[in-house]
Amino acid sequence: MISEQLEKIREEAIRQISQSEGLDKLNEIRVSVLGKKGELTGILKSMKDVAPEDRPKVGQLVNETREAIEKVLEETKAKMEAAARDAKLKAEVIDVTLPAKKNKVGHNHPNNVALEELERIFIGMGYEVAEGPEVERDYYNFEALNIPADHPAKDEQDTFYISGDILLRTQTSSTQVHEMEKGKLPIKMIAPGRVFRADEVDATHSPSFHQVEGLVIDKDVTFADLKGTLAEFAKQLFGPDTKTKFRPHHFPFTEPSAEMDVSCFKCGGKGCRFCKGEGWIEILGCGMVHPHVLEMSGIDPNEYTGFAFGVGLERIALLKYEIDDMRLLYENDIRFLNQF
Ligand code: 2U9
Repeated sequence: MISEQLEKIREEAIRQISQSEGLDKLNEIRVSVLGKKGELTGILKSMKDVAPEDRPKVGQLVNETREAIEKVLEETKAKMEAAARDAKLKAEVIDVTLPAKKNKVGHNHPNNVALEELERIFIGMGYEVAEGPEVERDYYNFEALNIPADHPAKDEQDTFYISGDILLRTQTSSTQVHEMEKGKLPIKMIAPGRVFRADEVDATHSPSFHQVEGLVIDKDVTFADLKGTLAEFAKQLFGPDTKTKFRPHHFPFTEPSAEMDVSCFKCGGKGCRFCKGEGWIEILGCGMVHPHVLEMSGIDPNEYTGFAFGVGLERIALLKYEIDDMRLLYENDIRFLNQF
């Protein structure tokens, strides 16, 4: 019986539809039941075997079956599409009440913190900041600073030579020589920058480190000016109670020369682990610019005098922020840098 066949087709189609997963499967079912070669179309094709008087009735049954299956197909399709939309919305949901993620921001390197502090102090005293090249001629790094050809610092074991008389500067003093050669006086400047020495790496040495050097040249500049300036610098850097002490020393480019100690800012000078029981901490080298150095750069030492000083930037950073190993400054370990 055709009506029974149709009922079976309808039931089977609805069963398959209800079990189908996804729109593709649904389409497959549509094609296999309602398509040109589908089961229902097969029934229509067999109408020729049906008695003519029964054909309208059978035709109507076939149509009803087709409509019923199409209805379930459409409903199921709509349900699937709605479920897919819901899932997408659910996946995209944003809880606007959640706290925002913290942006990762960079940190100042302790060298930079120290440099900015030194620059602030000297700019406050009327100094200008000048920078010069890291690659220099022998003349500017050594000769113009009264460092003789046979000085041990000129040894290849201490200085990085590039070729002939071209080298990586071992001190920023070359920047001051360039400034003196310009012939504009007076000079009141600091020269911060990277310098290079063929040193082995350890807790207090690195082949590349930074200096801040100062130079003042004017008429009637005396050692008293040097002492007053550096004593004030020490107070601003380490606190108002900081005392200073000058010990005689030797540098080829200054005469007389000295090293300056500051009273230990941890124990106030009594002696502690930090200052190794000394009460004093060595901080910089300084002196009156050697007359020959002035002369070589075209400045008349009978008319002008000057003082100069040099500070190791890393040394200041290590002391001020109580870091016990210089290598930490170069490793860029974020756990270390986060503290600054
Ligand atoms: C000119 C003339 C003289 C700069 C000076 C020092 C003393 C000094 C050291 C500090 C620690 C080097 O980095 S360090 O090892 N420097 O002790 N520097 S006087 O004297 C100058 C500079 C320029 C024209």
